[in-house]
Parts: sequence; structure tokens; C-alpha cells
Amino acid sequence: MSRRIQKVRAFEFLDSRGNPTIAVEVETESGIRGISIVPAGASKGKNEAVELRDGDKRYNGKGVKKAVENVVDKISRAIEGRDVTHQREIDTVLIELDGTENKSKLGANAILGVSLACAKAGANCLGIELFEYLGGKSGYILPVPLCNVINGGEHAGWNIDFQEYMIVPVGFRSFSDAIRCASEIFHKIKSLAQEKGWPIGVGDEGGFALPLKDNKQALEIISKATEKAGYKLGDEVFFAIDLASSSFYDEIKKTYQLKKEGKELDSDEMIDYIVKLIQEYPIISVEDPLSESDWEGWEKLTKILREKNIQIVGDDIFTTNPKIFSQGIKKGIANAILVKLNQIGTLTETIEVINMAKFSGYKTIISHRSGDTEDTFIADLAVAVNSGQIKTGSLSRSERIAKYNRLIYIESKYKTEFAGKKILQNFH
Ligand code: 2PG
Ligand code: MG
Repeated sequence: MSRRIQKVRAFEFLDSRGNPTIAVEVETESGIRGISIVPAGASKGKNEAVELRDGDKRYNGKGVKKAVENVVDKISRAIEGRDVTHQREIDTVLIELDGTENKSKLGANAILGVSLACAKAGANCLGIELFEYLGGKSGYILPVPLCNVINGGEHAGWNIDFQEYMIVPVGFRSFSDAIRCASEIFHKIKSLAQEKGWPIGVGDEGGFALPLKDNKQALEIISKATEKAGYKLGDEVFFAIDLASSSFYDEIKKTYQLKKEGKELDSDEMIDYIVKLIQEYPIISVEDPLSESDWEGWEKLTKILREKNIQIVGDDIFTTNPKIFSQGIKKGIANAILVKLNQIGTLTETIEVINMAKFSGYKTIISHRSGDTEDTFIADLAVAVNSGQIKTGSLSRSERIAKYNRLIYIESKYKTEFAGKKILQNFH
């Protein structure tokens, strides 16, 4: 059965925000196919690989016809005839064909679509699951989900300053039990909001977008909902937050603008603010607490939070980029990295970053984007690399639930272990 690539197709699909995104289908000579749909972020890091958008009248400039053409014309010619299971070779061809540092010529969206479609076709050629294809035959760990039950910042029209308020259900024997807990808490938040007479809408990642007065009120409501659902806070369930601080950082004044609370804080004051929040609530993970430009602040805060055994996650600051990440490791910044395939643009480079993290004692969290799709690639990736954690939104909106359902499927069908409380150990 030939595994050689015969045809590469590309489509202009829509993502969960109703914006265009690219989908790629790769087909081998023996008719085996793999299809991938690329996600898109809203609060992006400055150093992310470039998402090619048409910038014309269609879809308010967000069309991806040029990226589609790049796949159909240029990329297909370069990879047709190659063995679809030779992932590293294919990704190297894609990187070289583009030739730019940030994949701006062909578009990281075009490149990633092809890279991931090849991986899926490769798994299908061998007739095995994607996670087995990427991760080998055994020893699978199901990740703890970081469920974003209250949405804020850019994902919810700035109802509140921080972007994500997540529950982390660790005290369970299985992924399915952890998800049940998260779903029950999610529904208790809804009842509490209804009792207050608040409108019940959700943000980009399916968490409630509530008219809150400040960040603490969000954590208060989740605490209450956890209690009402009958779970033990600080034992079975912890919290994680993603501040997405770059999105409210004033680059000129070098201050953090917490508009909802009427506060303007410099780096040291912001650090105090975060440390106090951690003392008050069972927060075990803090993502992008400081701006991607504030490396000095990151160094200081990492030292403080490490001592307290808190996970400090670099997203916008590292942008899943091996070069930037290695500088961060050298400077002792953060102790975990958020891994987003489309920030760097190929599967091979993403796995390189994951390996770097493991080698350096950093935790990894495989992540969705706020504009996502029904594609469940990240669920398989999290299992394949035993990341221990996945961030893929709330307990509503099918583009988020699709990943949870995929993990439930893997857990029910294969021999796996749930990461659970193990993720709480050793944040170096
Ligand atoms: C984040 C992500 C995903 P976006 O900041 O971590 O939750 O958001 O995709 O908008 O960058
Ligand atoms: Mg983030």
C-alpha cells in the first residue's frame, strides 16, 4: 500500500467565531486521507508565526484564500510523492519552502494545516489511532483538564480584566470523573448567576461572560459553585487563571491597566497583586501573569511562585517557539509552557518544544485557541506526549466539548492512567 502523497486539497472553512480558517486534506496514492482544520487566537503573542489573511473585502479582511492557494499551488508540488509518514522531512520541506523566520510567506496557517493533515493521514495509513501514531504503543496518561468556566478580557468583551478563570479537577481516578465534576460546577455557576438575575451568556471559550465587578468576584463565584456541587476545594478541585497580561499592559508607561478595578499597577505592584490572590484562593497555576515585554518581572515572580509550588505558565512570552523558550529557560522564567501548534506552525517544531520542556523540568499544557474548530488533534497530542494537562475551554460549545469527548473515548477504549494529583508535584 503506497504511503506516497498524491493530492493535497485546501478549503476555506469557518472557526468557532464564524471567521474563515484553512482546512487541509492530504491523500495518499492508495486513497488514505487525513484532514486538519487550523484554529486561530485572539489574544496573540507578538512573536507568533504569521497567520496569512487576505485583507480584502471578503469576511472583513479575514479571508484565507491566499493561504488556500499557497497550499494548492506551491506546497502540494513540494510534498507530492513523499512518504506521508515522514513527518520531520515534510515539515522541513515546508519550513524551507517558506524560508522566513515567522512563516509569513506561505502563512503558518497554510503550513500547519498541511503538517497536521499529514500526521492524520500517516496514522490512517498504519490503521492506528493518532495518539498511538504520535506517541508509541503504551503508557498513556490522560491529561487533567484546565476548564475555563468564566471568560473575561478579550474573549468576553472586557467584562472583566483577566481572560480565563479555570477549574482544575485533580482529585479523581479518571478523566471522565474529572469532567463530570467540571460540568457539575459549570452548571452550579449558571444557577448562581441566575439567582443574581444576571444574563447567562458565554464567551469565546464557552465559559460564562458575567457582569462581574472584579477578578475576586469571579473566583468567589467559582468557589461557591464548587462547594454547592459538593466538591472539596483545595483537595479535589483547584483553580488556574490566565491573566493574558500583555493585553492590558501599557508598553509606554510600563503599567498594567486593571480597568475594571480602576487600578494602574507597575510590575512590582502587579506581582504583589498576584501573590495576594494566590494566598486567598486555591490557585495552583498562573498563566501570563505579566506582559511578554516584562522579562524582569517574570524572573522575579517565577522565583516567588516556585517557592510556593505554583505553576507559572508562559504563553504569549514563549509563543511555542524553541528559540524564545530556550532564552526563557536560561533566564529561569516560568516553570511550565503553554503549547499551541499554530503559534509555531509545524508538528515537528511543536514536539521539539515539548521535548525541550521535559528535558528542562518544565510542565507542558497542550492548548486550544479561542477561535477553534471541531478538530480534536490536541486531545491526541496531549495523550501522545503525556503532557499531564490540557487547556481546551469550558463545558459548553461543541468545538471545546469535541476535545473532551475524544479524551473520554480514548479513556474508555484504551489502557490509560489519569494524571490527577500528580500534576501538583514539583514545580521547579
Ligand atoms: C490563551 C488562548 C487560549 P487565544 O491566551 O491562552 O485560551 O487564547 O487563543 O485568544 O490566544
Ligand atoms: Mg494564554
